[in-house]
Amino acid sequence: MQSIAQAQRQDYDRTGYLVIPGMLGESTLASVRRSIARQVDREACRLREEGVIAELFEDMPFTRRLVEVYGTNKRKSIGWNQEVFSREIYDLGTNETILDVAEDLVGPELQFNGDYWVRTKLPGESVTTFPWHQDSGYYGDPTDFHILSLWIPLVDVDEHNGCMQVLPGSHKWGLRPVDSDSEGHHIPTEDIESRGEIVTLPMKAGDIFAFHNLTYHRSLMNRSDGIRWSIDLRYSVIGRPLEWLFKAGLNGFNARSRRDPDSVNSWEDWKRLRRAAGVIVED
Ligand SMILES: O=C(O)CCC(=O)C(=O)O
Repeated sequence: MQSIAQAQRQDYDRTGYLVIPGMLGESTLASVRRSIARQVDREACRLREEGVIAELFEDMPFTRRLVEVYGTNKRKSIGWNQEVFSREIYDLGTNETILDVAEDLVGPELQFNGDYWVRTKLPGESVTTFPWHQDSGYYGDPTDFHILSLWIPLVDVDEHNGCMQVLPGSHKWGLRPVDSDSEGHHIPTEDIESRGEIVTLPMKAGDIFAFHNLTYHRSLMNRSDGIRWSIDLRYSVIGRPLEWLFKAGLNGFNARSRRDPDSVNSWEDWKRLRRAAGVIVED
């Protein structure tokens, strides 16, 4: 089914991104939040067992509990992948609305790449505040094919709590050289802001920000007192080489195929693929 208009598709081709409002309903978002809440709970239990915290903060809301649980004890992490590997994430990755968007932008043979990330963007945290980058820069392998990111806020986001910004048209600049900052983030070695106009993207929970693997984007610092939860998913054409992910055990799965529907992987298949890659899988 076509989910985005021809004009939006043309916008994506021209600018390298698209914001599609109101795509995911509350029950879909609630399911993803449940999977995340289980990991927050595991973190709380771990820290209590280690004697770092005295209570589990169970009554705290989704946007606050992890702040209390970590206090000043957070390990540096850009987000959660294996930590939230679950049926809920599989269901999101195969959600029909999401796959329709991905099909419109990538085509009908869709693999869900294994590098989905739940962003635990805590107040004032720099490791989850990403400077300008192109995702291809992080892959370490030549990615001369299209990889689509779908960035989905799980809470409303704006400049105050660290929404995304984008440089329209930057996907046509080719892969640009990078340096690293003290957190290990990529930073451009040139003044890319002077080449384009910065667009800030306030969004509601359940909107989708779609962008190309060469599109420059960044996230602002979270200056609120709550967590700016989001999840980003990636799709490419089935069979495109994703060696940098396989080396890390971050296997994905075939999510949709119009040509060969039997090749689509189930949740059980995905668990098997991750186990075979030597990654511990929760059951
Ligand atoms: O969620 C964020 O703050 C950054 C996400 C990002 O840069 C990405 O998904 O490539």
